Amino acid sequence: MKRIYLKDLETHLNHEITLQGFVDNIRDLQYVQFIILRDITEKVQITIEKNEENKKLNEIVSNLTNESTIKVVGRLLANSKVKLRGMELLPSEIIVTSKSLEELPFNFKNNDTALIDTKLDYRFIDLRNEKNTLIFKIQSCMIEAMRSYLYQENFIEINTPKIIGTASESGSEVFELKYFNQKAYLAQSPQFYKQMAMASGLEKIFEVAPAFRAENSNTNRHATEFTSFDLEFSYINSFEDVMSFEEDLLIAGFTAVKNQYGEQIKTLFNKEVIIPTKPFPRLKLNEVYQALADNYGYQIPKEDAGDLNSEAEKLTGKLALKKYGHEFIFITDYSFKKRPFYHMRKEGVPQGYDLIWRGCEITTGAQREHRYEILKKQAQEKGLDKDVKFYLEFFKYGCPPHGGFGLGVNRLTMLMLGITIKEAMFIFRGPNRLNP
Ligand code: AMO
Repeated sequence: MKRIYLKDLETHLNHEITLQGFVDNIRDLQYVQFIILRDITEKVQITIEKNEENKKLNEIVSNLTNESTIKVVGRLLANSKVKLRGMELLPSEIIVTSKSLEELPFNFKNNDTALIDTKLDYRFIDLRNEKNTLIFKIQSCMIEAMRSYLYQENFIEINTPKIIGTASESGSEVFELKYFNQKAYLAQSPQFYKQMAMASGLEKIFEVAPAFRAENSNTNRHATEFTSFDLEFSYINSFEDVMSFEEDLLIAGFTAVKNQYGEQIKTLFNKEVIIPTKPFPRLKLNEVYQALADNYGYQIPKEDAGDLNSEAEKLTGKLALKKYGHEFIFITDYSFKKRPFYHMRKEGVPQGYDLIWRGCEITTGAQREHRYEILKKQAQEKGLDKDVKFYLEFFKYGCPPHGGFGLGVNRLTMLMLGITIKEAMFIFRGPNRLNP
């Protein structure tokens, strides 16, 4: 059976068809009954007159509840009196495929009134809200466009292990687990394996997959499990190549989202999708510090020196708009003390960057140190050389110069729509949320 989406009904007028969906609303009047049927794409009215001939159908509708799912066979007719799309289905058969309880845990159609925890507890109902459904259509569109771009550019999609023997991002917390008789960890990023692919000669790879961080923080931008869009490519000349590639990739993604969903995003989220122009502005960390001091009287706290914190990121976003009229800004020249050991350094300066969009970090990228002796020394300096012994092996037998980045998909969606990370994830995972 080929399923008919409600958005495509125009082509089925005057035909007998079978429709399936959720019961969005029921009106049981003196002489007539109306059901509004809903699927992922649209809604349509089903009209059942109350008479002897329809007795069986009338009884089914009388006992029907909102949010039940039904299968309806009937004739689709144009009717200018019907407000919803000027058409109605006159059914000959209604089958209740699943009956919903009368009382829902909250009103998902007006979900601004419900507590976020109630919505997350009943996420399967929360996602029936039109706005929430749209979030995942948009995220899906963005990822598809970026994926297509990478395929065009000859990237190979890979899957790296998520159960690993060594923490990959020493700066952030790691989940430990029991792996038979030894300890294992949940991958914080695919970093080591992206680079292994370079040593394997795959040249250009990417992965869209979960990353795990045992960060015990309840912010609107952190999750303990998130989707990371990671890529790595060989034979670069500097991290400039990586930044430039990210610009093109984001432009491809944003263009697709704007074309397909720009209007709906404006209507439902009151946000404009602005396709960024190349080149995005670039500032060195010291220049950022100076500009934040000059423009906002902001001084980075001692403990964050050499890096940006969330307050500084927010102000940097403001600065990018004010000074360059751009929503994005690359920050480079962080302190090596605050950057991972695998970033290449030039005169002690890490050859990497963070990308800030609308005042929030969405990406870290870099040229990697691919020269075995230097890499080993940098690992030693951070006290990691024993832990990453297997990784250091990748660089002993020939490895091209390379670089790449990791982009947080959920942060991207969150910033695009002006929502929190909890809403931008199909299922949110945080320190206090392990269910559903
Ligand atoms: P980093 O640790 O900066 O870099 O992570 C890359 C991007 O992942 C997203 N992100 C998060 N999103 C939601 N919740 C979190 N707890 C969280 N932590 C990180 C952010 C961030 O910019 N291996 C490097 C990348 C690379 O150099 O290729 C890495 O993991 O958007």
